[in-house]
Amino acid sequence: MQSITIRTIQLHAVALPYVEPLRTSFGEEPFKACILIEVGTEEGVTGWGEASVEIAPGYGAETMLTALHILREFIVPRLIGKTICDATEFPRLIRGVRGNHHAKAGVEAAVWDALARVNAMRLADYFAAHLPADHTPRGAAVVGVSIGIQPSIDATLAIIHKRVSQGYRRIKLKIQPGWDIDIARAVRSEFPDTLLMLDANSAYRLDDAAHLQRFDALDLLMIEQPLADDDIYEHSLLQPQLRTPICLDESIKNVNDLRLALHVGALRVLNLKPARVGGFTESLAMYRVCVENNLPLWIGGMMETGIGRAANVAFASLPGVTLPCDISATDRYFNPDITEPPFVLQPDSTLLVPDGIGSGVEVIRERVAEAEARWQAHYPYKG
Ligand code: OSB
Ligand code: MG
Repeated sequence: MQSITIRTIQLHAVALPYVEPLRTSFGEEPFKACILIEVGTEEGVTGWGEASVEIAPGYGAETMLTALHILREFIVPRLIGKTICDATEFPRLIRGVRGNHHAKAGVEAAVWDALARVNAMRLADYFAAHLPADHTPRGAAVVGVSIGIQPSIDATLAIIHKRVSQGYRRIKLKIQPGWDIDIARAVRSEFPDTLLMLDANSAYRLDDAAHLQRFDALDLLMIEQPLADDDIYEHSLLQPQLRTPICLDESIKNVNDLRLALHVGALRVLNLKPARVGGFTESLAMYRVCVENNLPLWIGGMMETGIGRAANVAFASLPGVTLPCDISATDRYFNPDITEPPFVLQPDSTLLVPDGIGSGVEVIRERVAEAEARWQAHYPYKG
């Protein structure tokens, strides 16, 4: 394997208009914002990654500005001039920086992409090279679509009809107190055979257990993150009271959290977001734990641009990812995206892993420049 030596790291703070924003129990962002990370190497290849933070600290503690700060002051200076033989060396290089997983994951993704490209490999195959030999990528990721909180039940049903006719075979509904049992019942009765799940983004408390039991009648795939974002213990008290499997998202920040949650019975499904856990090296460790424990696993999303999405599609094509992922086609998010070619939903509710080396997508620099100008013009915390 050819190594890389990092020569430059450029941070691109960007904003893109959403085709359709996503309202969750913690709110809605006015546009897609994230930091694109461009790693230039002495070998002449460029790797791209996405730090998929949000503008406000609603999903996680990091924001656009905290990530820019941590990247500029603490992460980038540790990396310039470093030689990396394998992407899994990356976490050691930034060991002195605690937390800030989304920022770290973005740079790590660019390093994975650069190493795959310098070795003329697809990213999916480079991931698989770190797993037992029978974990060959499948060439496609099975996906679903996440439906935000809408103004009415009718509006929700109309959007789901559109998504189902586009070919999505798994629907995730965002819920919150007051927008939960009625909408879930209405969707289930209109779509009796569709794979259906709910995501509460931490909107409930353990006291709501009796209310949450009402979802058991709806044959749901799972309920995602009902309780606090930093809780594992109370989820372990809730799960035995529900027939619906609990999936954890926010609560699981690393492989040790996952082991603890498994040990105490706090989850029956894992939503693995490479961004949330600090990158693909940690993601691979968690993937292995899921395989060893037969824990159903899917890859979550943060409304990524084509850069983050391409890497997630590659990871989601690994065979230990057993449930449909929160990765939708390009036209659900942006028009245009900043990469080509677009991801197009296939009739079997999958996205194909691109054939090209690395993440397999090409970054369109003019669109990145335009999106950087949009961030500069709009971001609300400018001094
Ligand atoms: O909880 O999974 C979540 C987006 C932003 C923040 C949190 C979440 C989400 C999604 C995104 O559900 C789904 C997607 O990327 O398509
Ligand atoms: Mg979630």
